[in-house]
Amino acid sequence: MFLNRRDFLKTLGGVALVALPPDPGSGHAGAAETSVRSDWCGGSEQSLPLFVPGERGFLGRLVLDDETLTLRAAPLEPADNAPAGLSQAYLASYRGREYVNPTLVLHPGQRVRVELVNGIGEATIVHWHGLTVDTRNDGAGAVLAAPGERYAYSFELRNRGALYWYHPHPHGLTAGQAYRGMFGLLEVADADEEKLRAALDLRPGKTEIPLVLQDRRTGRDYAAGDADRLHGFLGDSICVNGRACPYLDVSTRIYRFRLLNASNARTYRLGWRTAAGKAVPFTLIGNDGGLLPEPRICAEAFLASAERLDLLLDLTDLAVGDTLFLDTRAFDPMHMEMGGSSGGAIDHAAMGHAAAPPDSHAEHAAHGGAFPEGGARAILQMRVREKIASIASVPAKLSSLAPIDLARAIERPLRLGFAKGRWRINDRVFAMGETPIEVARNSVETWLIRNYFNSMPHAMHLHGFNFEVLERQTSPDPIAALKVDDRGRLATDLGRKDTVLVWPGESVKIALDFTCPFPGEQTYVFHCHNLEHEDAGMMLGVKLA
Ligand SMILES: [Cu+2]
Repeated sequence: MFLNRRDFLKTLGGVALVALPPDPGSGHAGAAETSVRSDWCGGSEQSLPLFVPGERGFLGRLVLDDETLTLRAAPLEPADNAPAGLSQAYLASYRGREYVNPTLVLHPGQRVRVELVNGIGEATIVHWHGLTVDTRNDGAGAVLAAPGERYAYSFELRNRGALYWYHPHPHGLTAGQAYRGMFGLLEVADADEEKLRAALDLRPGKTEIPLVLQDRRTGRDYAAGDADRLHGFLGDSICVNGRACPYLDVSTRIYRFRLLNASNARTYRLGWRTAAGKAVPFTLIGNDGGLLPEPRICAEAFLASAERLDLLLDLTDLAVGDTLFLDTRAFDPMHMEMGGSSGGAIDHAAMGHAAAPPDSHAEHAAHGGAFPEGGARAILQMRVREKIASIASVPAKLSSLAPIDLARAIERPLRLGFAKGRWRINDRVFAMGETPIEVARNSVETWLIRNYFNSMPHAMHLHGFNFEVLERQTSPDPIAALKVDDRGRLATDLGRKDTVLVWPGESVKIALDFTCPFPGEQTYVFHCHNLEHEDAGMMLGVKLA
């Protein structure tokens, strides 16, 4: 049965619930209730260092110039030195260096030339998540590379600075391929970005570190059962840059962490704390669409599938020997499909949703159960090893973004619901070639994305265009508690987005500028980024005529 928030917290038996004082910078009270676990990594001392991407290898930074990059989708071999558990990835060799899932470092205005070579046993295609490209380069799945085939991309990079990413998008096969390890980062650096790095002396690989979160089922290949297809595929362990429970040795200065949630389905509620359980705020500086106009102090943030967070963590006042943890905190995952007629019978206990206390990794591995969504767990440990003098301060202004002009906007309603065993948008499921959403080229629209109460959270993503979150209406209480303005928006909604999480009972209004530089008819897709939902058809074609 569905458990409300109080019942859910009760089920966390044996876990110390520590009420923290409201964070001074968060502008609200009551959201700091945090379950703090005394152990780390199930009490195991087997913790490995955080894998920090370098200039080659796994997630290595590849500065792409005008030479074509060959990206080979392939099974992983031990010699590839990829994280244990991943079985497929994008391999590249460029200017004498070998990469696994390279982080492509790009700058606005450049020509990007990539040739995908399909070396896996099923059709695939690459989608450049967040990039403004034409249909041919978008890789949404209308055209696929069959096993052994190639697909050539060539486009001008039109986006502002941000952390984007790339992943497979063959309809019906996306979830398995992404889960097995096919994902990579796209880092676009513009002038604002360079200014920030200079102001804080941030160095990628040293004091600016990407954190790619992915939950995995230990020792098992991707196989989604009925419950997985309904809720999304949840793992038993949470990997950061490919490793579970890693630690990072740090010094007393400001660090930048750029997070991507590459999990198939899991949403995280992220926040830092000391070993003693005291919450440590962070400074949010960016999200999916790049740097926010101004930095903002936050106590915590939700991060849904495909979303990104760009943040600063100030360790200046810590002492050698201090330890911090990045947690995913307890929350009600709001899987509320049981509540009404639209849901049908759903076995929450079988999925582990709010059904079990967050056991240790070892216990989970033994039982083979998924770690419940909304369960509390520390996912990264940070150990202060060195005291240094650091006087850098965060710039007051990070970027400038003009709001989308809504003077001639038309509103389009979009309803997220469930019927006849499938998640749907406006009562429809995806059909290749159909474009139920038809948009006039160069128009401005507002989309009111309404999620039914008897539903679950859906992370909605549009290809080809980023958007501005205008308003959240009728948000569930734990979400409303995080609002930062009178439009119900969260700190993470500010700036620009390409993926937005819509909670049950909530309506999220976004603004889209459909100015399109590409001639001819262009088609894109709008879909849920819970990959099991997407593969099962929670996606609609969008046509720009
Ligand atoms: Cu969904």
